[in-house]
Amino acid sequence: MSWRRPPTDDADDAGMEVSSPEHVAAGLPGVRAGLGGALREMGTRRTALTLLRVNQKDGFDCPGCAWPEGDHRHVAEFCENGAKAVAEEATTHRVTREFFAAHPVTELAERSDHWLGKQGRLTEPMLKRAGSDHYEPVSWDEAFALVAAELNALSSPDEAVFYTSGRTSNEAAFAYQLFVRAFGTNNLPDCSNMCHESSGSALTETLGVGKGSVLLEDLHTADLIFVVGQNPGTNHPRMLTALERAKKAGARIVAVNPLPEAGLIRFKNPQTASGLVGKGTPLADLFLQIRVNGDLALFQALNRLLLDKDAVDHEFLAAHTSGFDELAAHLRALDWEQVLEATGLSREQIDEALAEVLRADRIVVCWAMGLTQHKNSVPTIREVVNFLLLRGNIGRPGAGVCPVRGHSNVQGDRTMGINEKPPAGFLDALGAEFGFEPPREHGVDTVAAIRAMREGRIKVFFGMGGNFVRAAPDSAVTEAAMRACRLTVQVSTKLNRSHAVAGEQALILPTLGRTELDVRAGGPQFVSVEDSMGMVHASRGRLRPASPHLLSEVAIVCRLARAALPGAGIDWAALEDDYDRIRDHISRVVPGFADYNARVRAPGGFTLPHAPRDERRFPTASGKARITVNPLEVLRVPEGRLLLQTIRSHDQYNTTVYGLDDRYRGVRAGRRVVFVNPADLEALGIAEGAVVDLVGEWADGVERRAPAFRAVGYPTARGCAAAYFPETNVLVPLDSTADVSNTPTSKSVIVRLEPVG
Ligand SMILES: Nc1nc2c(c(=O)[nH]1)N[C@H]1C(S)=C(S)[C@@H](COP(=O)(O)OP(=O)(O)OC[C@H]3O[C@@H](n4cnc5c(=O)[nH]c(N)nc54)[C@H](O)[C@@H]3O)O[C@H]1N2
Ligand SMILES: Nc1nc2c(c(=O)[nH]1)N[C@H]1C(S)=C(S)[C@@H](COP(=O)(O)OP(=O)(O)OC[C@H]3O[C@@H](n4cnc5c(=O)[nH]c(N)nc54)[C@H](O)[C@@H]3O)O[C@H]1N2
Ligand SMILES: [Mo]
Repeated sequence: MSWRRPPTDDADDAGMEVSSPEHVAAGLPGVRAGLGGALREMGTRRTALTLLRVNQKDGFDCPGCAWPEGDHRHVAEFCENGAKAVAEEATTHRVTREFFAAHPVTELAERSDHWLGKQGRLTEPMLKRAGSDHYEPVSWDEAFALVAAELNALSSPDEAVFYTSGRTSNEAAFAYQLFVRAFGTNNLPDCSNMCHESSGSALTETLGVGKGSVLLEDLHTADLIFVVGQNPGTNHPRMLTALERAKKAGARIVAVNPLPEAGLIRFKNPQTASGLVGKGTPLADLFLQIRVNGDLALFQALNRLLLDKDAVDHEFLAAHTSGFDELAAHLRALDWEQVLEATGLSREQIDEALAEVLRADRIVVCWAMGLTQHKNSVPTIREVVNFLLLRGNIGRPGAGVCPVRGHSNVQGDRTMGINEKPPAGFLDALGAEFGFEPPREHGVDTVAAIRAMREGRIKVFFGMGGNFVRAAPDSAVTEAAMRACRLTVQVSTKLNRSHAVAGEQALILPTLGRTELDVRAGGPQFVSVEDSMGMVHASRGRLRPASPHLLSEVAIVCRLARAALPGAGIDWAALEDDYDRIRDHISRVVPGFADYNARVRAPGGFTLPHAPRDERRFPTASGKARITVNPLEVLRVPEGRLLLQTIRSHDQYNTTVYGLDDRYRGVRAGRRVVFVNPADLEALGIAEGAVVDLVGEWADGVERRAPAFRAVGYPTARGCAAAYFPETNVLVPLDSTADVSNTPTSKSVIVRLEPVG
């Protein structure tokens, strides 16, 4: 599709340097990199004030990842990448009306993500009128009146879509979904659709709860921890502290990954003196360098071997599960050649993993995007559940499933009803609380929203945070879909490409970040969030807002609702003035939130109930955990092609590019690299350092091309390649999605490398 040259700012890449990857994560270079970025963005005083408040009991929740805080908080409970996330938000740079006067929208659309993000915080509402190439200032009242008029002019509420990214607080998310449902649609896609949706689908089907079943203590007390398809050294650095602690208590760790990610190999803890100077703790006891997409085969193989050895917990299986006999029959027919082909592992390596499993009484499996963004992701995660169920590793201390979430409140947003397929019980409770009949028909997810926008069935796009055009797959298709809208609205903290690639009319509504004071008519407010392990706690910003014109997300939702739904009978002004009133409603609508206002004020907050974890009760239709049969198909890559996964560098937060280095992987001052096993480069006749286009090949025959990447020889599994997102999103076909969860297959893209020039 689009044969677009990279943005000119990426000519930064001209000075790119590539050296060998590091094996150690964090330690002094990490702290230096984190503080260096913060100092550049914020200055000394603001840096000290801000970073000391991260993840403290009276401070704000780190806007970085969703890893839980734990009880023993260090004075500086943040990591290098948390510091970068905070600095990015607390920057002293500002995007003003003069900036927009100087930069036409068509120019901004040509800029790199890095350049856009570096311009600083948005400061006042801006409107791009139809036919204009400039954003101009607009008052909040005019902005809300415009959105209200466009929404009310639609022939059906389903012609609008309301996206959410995962930083939105519980309070804002609850108010937002209430507004959207009072307006009349369930079109509430979110970033989860591109992220852990496969986990939610698989866990709900099998265990009855779509969330992880472990707490931090369980990691600390596990005998064996699998870290599968996850790069915690970069994306969840504080998880390394938990892994380190588990290791000290005797746990063993198996890392399953096509890449030897730093941090899984060794970690230096910057919170301890020995971590700063010592050699660090080697984390992984066994590293299985699996082929991309080989995990279903690996877990089936392990499950088969457990059956062969009769090393399963018969008592647990009989009491708590259904489907064991069918699984046993299926696994007896397992084809070992297929297993070895799919995994790229040897039988000996699988036996070594089995030996670890047999030695362990308590097992936790952690995973992230390496498992969730493939066509067979839901079956793969179901097979992980089988693996844990076979030895009774669900619902007892030190064991369980641990999908490690991304955005800091993505899990909370779903709990609050940001869900295009809401459970009927949630809608019943919502309708009863507010005296209206919520829409019952399911709404669109991210992929379906793009199709509907492309086809003109959705005319208004509203984004509560995030960067939809860059995060979504098939960039050329998504950009065209966005441009086809009559109105696009982005509630944002920072400038990004979704402001530049916009509808006929476009609004930017600037909002407060986590780090900032939120004072409403009812006094200073706090918000709350839920981490990856179902812990809910308060978050209080302390910094003066980036501009006096910013509104909180809650205020934006409430004022829009007043403009768009004047007769709805909900006291939006009261909700806006005092978030306790929102929490009172939540306590009556959302299970597990009784007495929310009191419990969220307790130091450290509270833990949501989780039936499988707490009582070994499985709220599935049968009341038992479901063991499932998952057909094994090997993803075959044609001759001369590679299986590309799209990943994060160490210097980015999703579509926000902090900097151009990926220290752990040895890349400096550039991002357009493709990592390939040197033996594959040789077989393809491509020299190390050659510039190649990545050309996607998919069933629809459309040519998708990401131009001008430098080929880097790298110790990845054979037949596989890796390159950074979002530069490679152009290669991910919109219609290539995971079965059941409909998540774009960002980790299995078949490409060929085409030398340039
Ligand atoms: N600093 C920072 N922190 C972040 C983010 C960020 O961008 N920057 N993003 C946040 C978000 S929203 C999320 S969802 C998480 C993402 O956290 P991760 O999932 O760690 O992020 P990715 O970079 O996508 O890394 C995917 C990992 O899976 C491996 N992998 C790829 N394919 C396969 C496979 O088929 N099998 C196996 N076993 N492994 C595979 C890759 O080699 C890589 O190590 O991080 C969150 N935290
Ligand atoms: N190819 C490929 N594509 C992917 C992925 C991949 O691995 N490969 N990963 C997917 C995943 S896991 C995810 S989660 C999505 C991420 O998708 P999104 O969540 O949509 O994207 P982000 O880059 O996190 O959004 C960044 C923007 O959020 C805004 N923002 C930041 N903080 C706040 C806040 O407090 N409030 C508001 N209102 N706005 C704020 C800023 O304006 C910033 O520009 O991308 C997905 N896309
Ligand atoms: Mo994510």
